[in-house]
Amino acid sequence: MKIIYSDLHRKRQAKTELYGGELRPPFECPERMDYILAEIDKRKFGEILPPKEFGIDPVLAVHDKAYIEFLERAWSDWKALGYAGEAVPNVWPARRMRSDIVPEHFDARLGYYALAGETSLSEGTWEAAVASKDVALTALAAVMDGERAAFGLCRPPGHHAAMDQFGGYCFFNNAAVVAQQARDQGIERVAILDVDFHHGNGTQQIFYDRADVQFHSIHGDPQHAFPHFLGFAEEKGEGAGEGHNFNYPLPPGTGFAEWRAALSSALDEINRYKPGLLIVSLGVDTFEKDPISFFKLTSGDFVTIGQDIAGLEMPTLFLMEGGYAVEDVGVNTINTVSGFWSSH
Ligand code: Q9C
Ligand code: ZN
Repeated sequence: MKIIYSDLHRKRQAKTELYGGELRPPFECPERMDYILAEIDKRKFGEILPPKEFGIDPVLAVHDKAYIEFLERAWSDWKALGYAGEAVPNVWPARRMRSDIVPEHFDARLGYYALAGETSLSEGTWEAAVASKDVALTALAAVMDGERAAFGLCRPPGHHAAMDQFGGYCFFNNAAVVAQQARDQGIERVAILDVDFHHGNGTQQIFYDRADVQFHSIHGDPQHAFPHFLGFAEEKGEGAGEGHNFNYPLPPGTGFAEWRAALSSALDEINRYKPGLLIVSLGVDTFEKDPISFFKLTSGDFVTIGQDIAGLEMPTLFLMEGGYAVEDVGVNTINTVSGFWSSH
């Protein structure tokens, strides 16, 4: 399997995440990639290739231009204000306030373009996000050129990033960028299967009113899990997108039998939809030892997930999302894609 990777992810090396009332080192850290690369090397699995550069237009096809311009300038704007720490939002256009005016003050703009408060903007975040979407787009190009599957080792992840908001460690929605690019290159229907522990709120939002990109997310019940305010089963799409959004929220303590039943429902639905491309938002934070999640999957279960997905027999693009049991992220990730590859 072709695996696309860039060292530029290391530029996203934030020092702080707001968690439990403290600023701690982020769960989403560069070492995650080191463990994945080590596992690839150990098993001699796949072929690692660098990304090509695609520019910003594919990003602007799904994200708001002012949001992207905000992100590009955010770190230099923040530094100019002379604050000591990294840029952490602390004010929002909350319910019953106005969100139709983009404020001028940087702190207010930061909150305007943030959907949560854990993710700091830091030096190099923009460069890493740019490289991450290039990794995704290069992996797409491999599948468009006829590969059965490819794997984009995206970091930072993408599925929480909405049309005009960052958060949940995500800045550009890599899966959405790639889905739109595939549409623009003539693939009529694209399915996105999000198996990260968290609901893919950004991806859902971007395609919510569209029938040409179908979205499935299996995740921790938002009553109990981030992002908390989206991802309920009743969200089925709107307008032309009605019936093309599928959420499978699952309770704390969910084990693989229940999780796999949700996967089976999603795969059946995707089979009916007959997309020209399947994009898998691959998070391995469903693992039993993940520090911020509450499912009970074991390392062996990820092999089965890969095999089940391979059963669809569709051109498939895996994109890396979450997974924070750092020392196990490599095994769990490569178990998934090698499970797929050995049974395709
Ligand atoms: N108490 C991804 O997996 N904070 N993002 C959770 C838990 C945010 C996860 C706090 C988690 C974001 C890509
Ligand atoms: Zn996650």
